Amino acid sequence: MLNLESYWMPYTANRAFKRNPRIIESASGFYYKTRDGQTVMDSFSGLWTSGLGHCHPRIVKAVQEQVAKLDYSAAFQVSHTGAFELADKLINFAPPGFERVFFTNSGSEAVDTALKIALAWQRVRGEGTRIGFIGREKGYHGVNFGGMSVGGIPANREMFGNVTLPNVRHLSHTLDLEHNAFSKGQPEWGSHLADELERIITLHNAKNIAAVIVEPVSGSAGVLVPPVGYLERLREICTRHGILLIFDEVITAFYRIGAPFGCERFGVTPDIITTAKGITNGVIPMGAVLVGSNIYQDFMNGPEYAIEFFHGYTYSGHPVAAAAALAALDVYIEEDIGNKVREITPLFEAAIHAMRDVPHVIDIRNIGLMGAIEMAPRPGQPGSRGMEAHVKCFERGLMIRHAMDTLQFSPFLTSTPDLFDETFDIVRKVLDTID
Ligand code: PXG
Ligand code: PLP
Repeated sequence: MLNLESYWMPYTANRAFKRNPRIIESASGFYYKTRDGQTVMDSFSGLWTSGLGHCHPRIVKAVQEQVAKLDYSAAFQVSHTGAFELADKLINFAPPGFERVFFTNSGSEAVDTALKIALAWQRVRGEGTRIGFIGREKGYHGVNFGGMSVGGIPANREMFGNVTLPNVRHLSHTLDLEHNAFSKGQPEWGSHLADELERIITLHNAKNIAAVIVEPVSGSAGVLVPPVGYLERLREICTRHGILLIFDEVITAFYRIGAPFGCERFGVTPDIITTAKGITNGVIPMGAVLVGSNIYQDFMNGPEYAIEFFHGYTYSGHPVAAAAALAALDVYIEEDIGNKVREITPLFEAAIHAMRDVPHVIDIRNIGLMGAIEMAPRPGQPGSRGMEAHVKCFERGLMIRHAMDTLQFSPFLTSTPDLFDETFDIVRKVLDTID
């Protein structure tokens, strides 16, 4: 008998779960298998993590070999071959201009690392008054104090008394159903919302602001796609004021929206990129922060024996994670994942937008292989429809993700068209039963 009580589960309704547990025992390709033997199709690629499919043989083998060869190597003042190989491979995979990488173990750590790089960089170049950050409403940048501070999902802050970093301001989010409901891809309306950045800068003075951080596409809040021209404007304003632009690509990197990194899809180059998840296909935890060589070089002063950046994790560049990431990068390239994603994206778009006539649906949003179906909340019970849909889909053999009453989809990068049909067929049947 499995005791469910000891484990305090993350971001979970623990009591409801323990009354009606959904416990996965194994996975392969597009499917999970539960403890009681039910097969469940995964419409969310893990938690946006596993786009290449579960237990990809190439990555499994790389991890097995690595763990038997070098399990761990000290990470400070010493390193190992895999970390250097991976950094090099990742830089080749990254957009031009990104030449250095710092490893972390998660997206949350990547975000906090990026914020610290931004503060320290401004300081090493004599701009030490730049200690402020600008995030965005509905942004999700993980759960550590830095990420929580620049994040903009109220529930993630409220429970902690809004004890956040000082000197943080937020842009408005770009979700507007009145203008943009049922947009396919980037909405036309809303690029002017980027001009708020100029207003915040005027009020607080550019000399006090280190960096702006946004997700190119907000994921957790329910797939908020940037309006046409919006990211370009943020870029232009940051450049003009000497403010670093950080794109949090924990979800949008590794072909999720068709390009190796999301910024390439939009043709907008940030100064710093954070990523995680798909870097190892979710197999071993890992995150990364990418910067240009100019940022790195500005730290390389002082005596050569001295540490240049007082930051790092015990597991930065962990050998087993590095092996998983090296194998995942090979698979992304050798299996031509970019072309596959670009080929199936229109089919995904058609399949998800065909849900428009389903009861309670008030918006459908998508870009690349990210999609969301927003339902109207039940009066007085926000989130209850979403939860019910999640549980009922699972009972019918489909794993979906929901944030409040928004259902989210992150199909495998290697999905076949019939997977989209099966997924939305089940979702439709389930939503038809929900009052
Ligand atoms: N930044 C972004 C943009 C993210 O999406 C993080 C940082 C934090 O990463 P870690 O690895 O510390 O969790 C994330 C993570 C969902 C969902 O259902 C999204 C995330 C995690 C779990 C679920 O949308 N995003
Ligand atoms: N707490 C204590 C007491 C530690 O010794 C360390 C690392 O040495 C940490 C936290 C940080 O752990 P990590 O480097 O895995 O983030």
